Formats: sequence, C-alpha cells, structure tokens
Amino acid sequence: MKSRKRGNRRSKSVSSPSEKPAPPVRETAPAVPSNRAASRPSNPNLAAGQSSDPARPRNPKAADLSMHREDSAGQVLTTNQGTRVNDNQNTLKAGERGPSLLEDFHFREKMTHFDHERIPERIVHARGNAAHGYFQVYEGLSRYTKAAFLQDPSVRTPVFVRFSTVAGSRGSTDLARDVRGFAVKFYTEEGVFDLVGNNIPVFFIQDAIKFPDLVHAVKPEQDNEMPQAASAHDTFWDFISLMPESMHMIMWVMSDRAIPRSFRMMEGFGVHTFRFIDAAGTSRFVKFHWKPLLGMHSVAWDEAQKISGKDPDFLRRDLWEAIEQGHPAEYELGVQVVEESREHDFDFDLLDATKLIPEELVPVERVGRLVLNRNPDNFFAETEQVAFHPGHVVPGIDFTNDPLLQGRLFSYTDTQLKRLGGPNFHEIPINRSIAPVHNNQRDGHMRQTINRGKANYEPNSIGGGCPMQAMSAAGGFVTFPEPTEGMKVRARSEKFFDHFSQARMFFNSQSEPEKDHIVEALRFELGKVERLPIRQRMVAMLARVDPELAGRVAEGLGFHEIPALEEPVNQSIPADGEPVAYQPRSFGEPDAESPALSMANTVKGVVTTRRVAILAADGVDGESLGRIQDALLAAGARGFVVAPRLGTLETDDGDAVWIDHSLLTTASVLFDAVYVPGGADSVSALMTDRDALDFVAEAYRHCKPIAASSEGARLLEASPGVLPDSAGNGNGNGGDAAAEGVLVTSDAADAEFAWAFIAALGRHRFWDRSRRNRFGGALAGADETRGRGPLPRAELRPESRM
Ligand code: HDE
Repeated sequence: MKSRKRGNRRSKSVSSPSEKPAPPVRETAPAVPSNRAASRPSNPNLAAGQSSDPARPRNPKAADLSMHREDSAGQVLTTNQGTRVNDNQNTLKAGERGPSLLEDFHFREKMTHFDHERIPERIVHARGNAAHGYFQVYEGLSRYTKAAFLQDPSVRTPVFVRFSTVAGSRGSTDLARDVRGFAVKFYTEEGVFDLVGNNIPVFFIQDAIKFPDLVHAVKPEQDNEMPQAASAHDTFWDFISLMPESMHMIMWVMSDRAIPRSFRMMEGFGVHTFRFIDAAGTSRFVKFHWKPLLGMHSVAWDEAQKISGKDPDFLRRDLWEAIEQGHPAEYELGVQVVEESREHDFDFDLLDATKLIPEELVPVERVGRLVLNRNPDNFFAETEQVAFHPGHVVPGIDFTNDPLLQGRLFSYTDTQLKRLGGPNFHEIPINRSIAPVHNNQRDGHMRQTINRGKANYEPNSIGGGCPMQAMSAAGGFVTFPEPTEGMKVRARSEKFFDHFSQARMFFNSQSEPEKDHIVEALRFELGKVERLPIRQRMVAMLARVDPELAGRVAEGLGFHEIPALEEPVNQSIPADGEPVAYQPRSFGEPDAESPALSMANTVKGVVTTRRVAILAADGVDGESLGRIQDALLAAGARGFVVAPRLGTLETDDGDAVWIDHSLLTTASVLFDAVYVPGGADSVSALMTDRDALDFVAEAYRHCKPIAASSEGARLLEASPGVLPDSAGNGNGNGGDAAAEGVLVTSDAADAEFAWAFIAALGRHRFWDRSRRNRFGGALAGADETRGRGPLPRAELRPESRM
C-alpha cells in the first residue's frame, strides 16, 4: 500500500478588511518623548528583553517572564531547597512494615505543597483560558489620547488576554449560554493597562451595588448547587423578572452571541464609557470595541449542549490549537469617540452600562490590531494567577462616573487579595509591569522584591527624596478634573429608566433566524423555571420589548394569552422610594434598528481553521478525498478523516489514508461541515452505521454545509430531509438543496465542486434551515406551527401604561 502524503497544514493568517501597510516593528520599547527623558529611568527589563522564540521580534513581557521559567529537561529531581532526591517511591519508615516517620522531610514537603495547590476560584469568570500576543496601533492617536502605547505604529505592546464564561465553576463547560469575558492586559511602557471587557456591549445591571444579588441569582442555587453553568433556573429568572433594567442584556444573552463558535469569532467590548485624555488635557468619551477578523459566528443551542458533553473544552481547545498551528487570533481595536460637548445629545445616558451607542450614530473607528500568537507555558502561573482590574489605567485613559464602573474599581483589588492571598499579587510574573515599579510599599505575604535603602516613606531626605513624584509632562498620572457638585444621594439619572427601547432595538435588528433563536432560548430558559408566576412575569415583561416575541415565547410555554404585567414592574426600589418614580419610561425611538447588532451582517467568506469532517470507510474514492483535503488546506481549513474505526483506510486505488477520528471518538457537533466522498464500498459501510447517519443528520440540523460526491450522495439521501425527495420536499427552496448549503455532484472529478463547498463553508451556517429543523423536512412551512402571531394580552392595569 502506498501512503498518501498530507500537506503542511499551516496557511497564511487572515488579513484585516481594513488592513494598513505593516510598519517596521521596533524591537524594544520606543524612546520616551524628549521632554520626559530626563525624569524617566530606562527599564532594565526592556534592555534585557529577548524573545523565547528567536523567529519573533523581541517581546519585553516574554523576556520578563523568562526569568521565572523552569524547565526540568535533563535535570535531577530535588526538594524545594535544592537537595537531590534519591528515593521518590517510598516514604521513610521504621522497618519495611513499620510506621512512617515524621522525619521524612521530602515526603512532608511534597505532600504539604500538594495539599495547598488550589487557590479560591474567581467568584465570577472562574472558567477561562488565555493567550499571549501583542497590540499595535495603525497610526498615532494623539488626536484623542496621550497614552503612549497608542502613539507609535512601530511599537508592539505585549498583551495577555483571558477569555472566560461568567457563571460556571472552573471545571464547567465552555459552551454554557453565558456572556464571555474578554480581558486584555496591555504591558505598556507606562505601566499596565487592563481593558476588562465582555463579548456583549451592555450589562445586566446599572449600579454596582446590585452585582452580588445578580451573581447570587445566576450562580447554582444555594441549597443544592444546581444547575452548574446555566442561567436556566428559578433564582436567576426570579431576579430578572423584577429588574427591567436587565432586559437589554437579556436579549443579548438569549441571542447566539452567548454561544460563540470560537473566542476568535466574537466581538469584545469595554462596556462602560471611558475617557480619552489628550496631551492638552482635553477629555473625550470613548467606548472600546474588539472586532474579530474571522467575523462573528455562533453555534446552534442544541449543538452547544451536545458539545458540552462531547468536548467541554471546545473553545479552549479551539484557541489553543489555532495558535499551535500558526493561526493567531486577531481582532481590531475600535473606538467610538464622543466629544464632551455631546454628552447629553443621546436618548440614553452615556453613564448607563445597560445602553450602547449604536454604531450608526457614532461610527467605530478601527485604530489597531490585537494578535494572540503564543499559548501560555503554565495554566496556573499565567491563566489562573493573572489579576485584571479596570482601575489599571495609564495616562491618557480615565474613568467616567458610570456607577457600575465606579463599583468595579473597588471590587477587583479586593477579590485579588482573597484569591491570590495578599497585597503583593502585582509581583506575580504574569501581573508584573514591564515599566519600572518604585514606591514605598513594603512587606506582606510572599513579598519578592528586596527593597534597598533606608527611606520607605515620603517626603524623605535620607533617600534624596526618592522615589519622587512625576510631573504630568513626565508621565505622572493626573486624574481628569471633571467638575463635580451635588447632594449625596442614592439615585440614578432619569434616562437610566428607559429599560426597553434598546432591548427592542436589539430584537428589531436581528435577522429572522436570529429572532427564532432568541425565542427558542427564552422558551428553553423559562421552560426550566419551575415556578409559574416567574414564567408569567417574564413573558409579561417581554411583551414590553416586543409583543410578537412575547407571544411566541408564551406559546412555547403553553400560555393562551400574555399575562398582565404585575405592578410595580421595577421592584428595585429603596424602602422609602415612591414606586412610580422607579418605573420604566421611554426616551428612545420605538422602531430603532441597528444593523451592526445582527451577526447576519458579519464578515463572511473566511474559512481559516474551519474543521471539516470527511466521512469515509474502506474503499473510499481516494481521488476525491485527496482533492477535497488539498483544497481545504489551500484555503486554510482542515479536513479530518472520520471513519467507523481508527487506524488507516484503504482507498479504492489501494492507497493508505490515516484516520483522524473514529465515529466513536468524535461527533458531528465538533465540525463546521461534512463531506462524503464516493466509493461504493465506503458508502455502503457508512450506510449500515447508525453513527454515520446521525452524523449527517445532526450536521443538517445544525445548518452546516454538507457535500457529497458520486455514491456519497446515498448517505445524504438516507438522512431524512437532507436532500429533497421526488416531490421537492426536504428544504424550503423548491428542491434547491444547494441554496441551503447541501451540495451534491455526480462527477467525482468536478474540479469546481470543492470550491463551491469551500464557499459554502465560508458562509458558516445556513440558518434558514433551522426553521424546519424541529419538524423534519416534510414540514416546509413550519413557521405557522411555531406561533408567529402575537397572542392576546391579558388586560393591562392602567398604571402599567407609562
Ligand atoms: Fe467583573 N469581576 N465585575 N465585570 N469581570 C471579576 O475579578 C465585578 C463586570 C469581568 O479573566 C472579578 O479577578 C463587579 C462588567 C471580566 O480574570 C470581580 C461588577 C464587566 C472578569 C468582578 C462587575 C466585567 C471579571 C472576579 C459590577 C465587563 C474576568 C475575579 C460592578 C465590562 C477577568 C476577578 C479575568 C472578573 C467584579 C461587572 C468583566 C469579583 C463588582 C460590567 C472579563 O472582582
């Protein structure tokens, strides 16, 4: 048997739609502007900086971390004190059958360390994974900010980025329906800047004081710790149904945004309005965005649940493997900048984190690129110990009074003190600034720094006044002197109470399949709620967003009418508060839409790193299998041979082909598309295998591109609904399967066919199919059966019409 050679699977990384010519890359930090030079010491870490990978330009943070790397290759086993260990197999005993001896310092040290190997997991965002990389600005942003890392296009600022889910524990599944954390640590030459964001641009609550309530409600219930990593339970929806301010965020988390196909295929947002400060001290409002170059793509909810069983590490693995294969994750940094003079020009408050600025109102300027190209060396030391904080800012970036942001500024240090065990967590290598750190803070648990000199106070004369404060011109951080005056109150501005306008705008902006998915998600989540009054309150609340949405959800829950909304709608009211003053009101346009909010309008056509299952058995048509693999490879995607067993397959021309996965060890949900090559024996074998038939049926159900050449089509025909029958049933395009991503050719040598399949792969999913999925191919007009029309509403009490 001959062996088929498989090509090099690396391919070029995707280029940005708004790609700028690459500037020459500076290998060290840029020279400090001349007016600052005198008062800024040079950074010893930078001078020493060497990349661990000689092929890469010098990365000052990689060099900084290298001081702490340990590699046991070729080394002798020692205790933590460096004593060489002779016997790592037996404890020290008084005789072969005698008791163990306390004297065994090696055993005690080893076991004590093991006993203490865990630290408290994050109270939120416990489940996460991370990557190293760099950020590079396209052109200087001095028109907006003096932040040094946003000035020079030749500088690559090292970054460490951690992605996470919010509600689940550290060991929970990646594909829970949840908001994803998108936290970026920039190691700038002016200190650490953390952009601690999410993949959804708004949040559940407006004021930090409600965060513990929100998190208690969404986490597993306190008596039985169920369900894990899921919002589909009574306490969450009880809380939400009394808090209309959450409704905008609820639309997002019930949408496909909450089940991304990849961290590399989701947006990121700073959420709050921040400030940019320029060299003249002028402040402008800014919202931060991350735009993925691969576009925004999600999986189906049924698929997400199955992936959670088949591979709970799906998203973690996806990022890790892409980077290992030389495909960095790439995003563009976008900014929406608003002049201070326009602060009150909007029908929402810029300080309200439950609102976004529609991109159509203030365009997102793409100002730089984030590239994640190196996996961590050690999960605990880096990914677990990294400590983000929205209060880690550099000159040129400042806060607003967003009450959610203000509360976060307290919480993050506090949480690190508990989680990392003391005030010196900034010294942990992954958290350490590459800018020099000098101050009079001393001592504390696990202190690493050996501070020299006598003066640990300021002012001092003994130490020559050092370390001394830096003038603003020398990079000293000066808070923007925002004028502030007012009474001490516990209150919110009036526009905060518009709880439904942007929720409606989000729903209105979705494509029909996206709307279907939101309906399904709400039916699922509320269907898991056991208490009827909570379901009813939620449906009534949804009717304030959109009656059709509420009607469809109601039908799924078996309601014959939309329940009346209990008063007061908003139950987040202080004890002495007048309820009417806290009720939702509307300032936004009722029919507003923002096309940028729909994932249907995202970048398409990029197939880099997409995974295609090639179903095959002995006797497969070797030519067509080889052709599709080569074409996928050339496009940057990967074909995996999936067969009834592992080992090698014998093709019809006697070649041996390596099998990547057996039908037992993988699943349809772990691939983006399926290809069935011809070969009579191969297809006959697959047709007798229930797993192979399910594989195709499931790919169809999840709206994935499916292709077959020659006899391969028989496997598709055997899966109900995938191909139209003689009466044209089976898809909604009058029997045109190709329009819905199911491609078949009878000509095994059809050179164009592979490219048509790759084009379908570039569309990601054929979501229109999902409308028929639940009812099988025969029910083409299934929409009617799913409650599209609004249900009648129970009579509203007059006071609820505000
Ligand atoms: Fe967080 N959040 N958060 N958060 N958050 C934490 O800090 C908190 C909020 C976000 O990968 C904790 O180190 C409060 C919004 C991310 O390590 C904690 C409030 C946004 C991460 C905390 C919020 C975020 C966290 C837990 C409301 C998007 C993970 C562990 C006032 C802009 C970072 C930790 C990582 C983590 C508090 C709301 C993003 C407890 C009090 C809004 C991405 O400090």
